[in-house]
Amino acid sequence: MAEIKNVVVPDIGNFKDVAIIDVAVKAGDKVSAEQTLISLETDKATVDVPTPFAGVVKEVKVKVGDKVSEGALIVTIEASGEAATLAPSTAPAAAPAQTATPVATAPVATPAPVAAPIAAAAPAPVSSGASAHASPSIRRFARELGVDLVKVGGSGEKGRVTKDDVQNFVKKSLAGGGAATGGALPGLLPWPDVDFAKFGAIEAKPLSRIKKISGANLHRNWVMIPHVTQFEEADISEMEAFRKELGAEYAKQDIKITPLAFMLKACAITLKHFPDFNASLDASGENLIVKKYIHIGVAVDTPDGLMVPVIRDVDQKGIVQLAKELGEVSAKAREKKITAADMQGGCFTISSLGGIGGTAFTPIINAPEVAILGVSRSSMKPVWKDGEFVPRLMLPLSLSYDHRVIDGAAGARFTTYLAHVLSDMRRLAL
Ligand code: CAO
Repeated sequence: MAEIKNVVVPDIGNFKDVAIIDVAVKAGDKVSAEQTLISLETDKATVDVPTPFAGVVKEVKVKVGDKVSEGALIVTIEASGEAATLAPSTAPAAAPAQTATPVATAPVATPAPVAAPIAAAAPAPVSSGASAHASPSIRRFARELGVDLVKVGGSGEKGRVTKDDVQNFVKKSLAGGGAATGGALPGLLPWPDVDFAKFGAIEAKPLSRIKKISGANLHRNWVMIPHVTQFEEADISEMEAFRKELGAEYAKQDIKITPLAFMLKACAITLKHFPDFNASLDASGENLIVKKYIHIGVAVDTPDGLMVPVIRDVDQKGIVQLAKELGEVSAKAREKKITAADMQGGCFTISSLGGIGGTAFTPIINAPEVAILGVSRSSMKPVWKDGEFVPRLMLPLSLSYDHRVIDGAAGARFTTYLAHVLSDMRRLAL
């Protein structure tokens, strides 16, 4: 009859109450000798505890987050007789990786833990994923599946990558035709894998959820859309004088009139004039879907990352109304109250860094839109006019467009027209 055996935490040096960061098995799992059961994290290292024999897991006695010391019961296993050779792990890890020699106590009725010293730390060869936060067993698992751990978001404690994270990543990659796999794109070198700790102190900071989501979108858009960025400068001297007047008037109502409200209006007018910019390629890539409405997304910088709420029917609203809505959506985004619906339906995006600084930048198109306007900080410049230099307030514009849809001449016409609208206040009223 098969024997039920206990596996307990082995000698892990002088460490006590060590946190379990990963439980790799569940009741009913078939395990082979040396397969990792749990991973522990001490101050100095990540330690995998493998089973010394093959069998079927009967019961798991611990969970992630539990603190354990030598002798604590991990699992009970119905042993099938195959014994482990107890070779140390060769898995690379961010922290020194070690494999503890597992301790089996048999049978259940007579627990007699056999202490064994911790195995020597395995050499950590440079390999993909070494800078991700994951236990040696997860690294091994990811390597077997060809997954680059750097690309997998960690949902575990302190952003640690779990087995579920790796499995979900593979599922998503398969669903997406393999484009998201950790491997490099054909013909490209793999991502450089550097042990930064070799050169000085480091700290691993997990990316926020928003950064992971927006990062994946930005990456796809950057790789899949042939971007061209057209630069222009608009003379906003008159616009700015008017904005200041308006601002003083509406300050009492707590409405802040920033240049962005004018930008929204000017873009709506320009988009009406150039309908191909107010459009998206359909999924087949063969038809341009031209929209009869003008909804514009605004990139909002929040402590957790970039969000793009959409302001609807911009062409039908006045500057004050737009300024009011802009204030509301940016506050909502920063307070994390924005919903997915608030960020849908955009035709075009404005990303303004004007409140911060800079002279120009190359924004990434927010697919499936075909263009995005970057706005930098305005400054006084000498402009040659009627035989002399005159000081004018100039606003730098950077328009990135999808070159599959828009050709260079159309890009330059769009920014030239936009600059005219911004410099001639009468056009904003059209
Ligand atoms: N030139 C000069 N000054 C400008 C300006 C410009 N182009 N744009 C804004 N300003 C001024 C405003 O007038 C305001 O001045 P006062 O405080 O003296 O009145 C100040 O800069 C701050 O403006 P703001 O940032 O509060 O308001 P906004 O309407 O310009 O922008 C918002 C709102 C939400 C777009 C902005 O706060 C923001 O998050 N910007 C960052 C967007 C971003 O990260 N884009 C990058 C995406 S790509 O990674």
